[in-house]
Amino acid sequence: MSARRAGRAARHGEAAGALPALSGMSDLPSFDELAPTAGQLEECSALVGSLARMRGIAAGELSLGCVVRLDRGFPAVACADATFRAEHATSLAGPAAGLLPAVGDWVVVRRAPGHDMGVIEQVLARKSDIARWRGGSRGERQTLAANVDVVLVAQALGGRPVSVGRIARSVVVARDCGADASVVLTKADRVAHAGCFLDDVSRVRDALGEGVDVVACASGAAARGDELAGAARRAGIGWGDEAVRALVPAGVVGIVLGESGAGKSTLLNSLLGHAALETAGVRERDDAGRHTTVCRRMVSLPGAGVVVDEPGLRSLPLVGHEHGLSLVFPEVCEAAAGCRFRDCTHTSEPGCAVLAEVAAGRVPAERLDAYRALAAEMRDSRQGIDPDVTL
Ligand SMILES: Nc1nc2c(ncn2[C@@H]2O[C@H](COP(=O)(O)OP(=O)(O)OP(=O)(O)O)[C@@H](O)[C@H]2O)c(=O)[nH]1
Ligand SMILES: [Mg+2]
Repeated sequence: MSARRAGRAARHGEAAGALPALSGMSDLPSFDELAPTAGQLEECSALVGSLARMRGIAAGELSLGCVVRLDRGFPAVACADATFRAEHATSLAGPAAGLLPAVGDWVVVRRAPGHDMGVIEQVLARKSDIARWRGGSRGERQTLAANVDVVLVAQALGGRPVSVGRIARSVVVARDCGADASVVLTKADRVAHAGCFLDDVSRVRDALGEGVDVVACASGAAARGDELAGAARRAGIGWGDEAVRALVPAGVVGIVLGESGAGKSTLLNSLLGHAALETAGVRERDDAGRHTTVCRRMVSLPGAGVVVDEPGLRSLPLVGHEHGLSLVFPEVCEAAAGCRFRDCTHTSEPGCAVLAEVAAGRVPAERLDAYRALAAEMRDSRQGIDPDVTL
């Protein structure tokens, strides 16, 4: 459902009765766990004041809350005293539909005495906005989650060869959106032997460099647990649920992003200690998932932080993510400034300072490959935004 339609549907209470009941959801994070910052508390009280003045809403009916679930566009909001379903105020629809709250948004919500349902009146400024372009460079920006501290990029091992390019792309998008990024290599039990595992890990680490944490895990590893833990140790990366948990300590909000079937919900179930989230098998033919997860929801991990489970990503186009690219590949971007030609693609041009870095062994070839592919896509999409403009 589009954000606009979801907004309309939620405003009119369409099918709200069919939504899953919140009462039995023990894994929803509480307001205290989500802990608004001092700045958010301040912004909220300013907004409450202006909503009371401008729209005549009783200030006592307004409070600060965090959107913890979206089911078919219908939000659930955690406030200090309760977690409840909410609709969107009319002012959030229409031309401003892009400002509809996402999971993780802090909102000012109105709840009249005796009402089960709240009304989201205003969305607070976002600290980060994990978004993707839907439909290529002329599409729309879709917020997947707001105010996320760290993106866990999930990539399955043991099926098709591990796609370093896909992982690097997700890391670039995460950094561009204002979040940190870590890589979680799932399904490690499917690799044929420790040698394959070490190859995959070293390609990922070469491409991403020291700045990005990489951990591996497996939910079906009982028989090979020791072997895989040993291989992870040799590869110099964290292993298992504890290593994943450490990426999202208490007080931190994360999100798992990855293709359908990457094992995102299975991983979260393992961290939760029970099967809270729906999972389903992948297609044998091509290892693709079946888009099992359909709602965006936060779960609170015992002894750790809060993570958003997401539907699998069908695509993650790069459009104007240059800032993210420069954060993930700082030394490549710096070297590129020294190339003889301004439009150097770092493939075979004379006077290419980036190739010189690779030849000197200061930038791994795998890292340059990842950079080149992402930069080339960004050049193409930049041209596609408005073909009448030459950059
Ligand atoms: N062998 C093995 N299979 C796993 C592992 N983790 C998940 N799976 C299987 O992979 C399939 C897909 O897992 P899900 O957790 O549903 O994947 P998902 O990423 O949440 O997929 P979507 O919700 O569609 O985006 C299921 O059959 C899981 O049992 C693992 O570590 N090892
Ligand atoms: Mg899932």
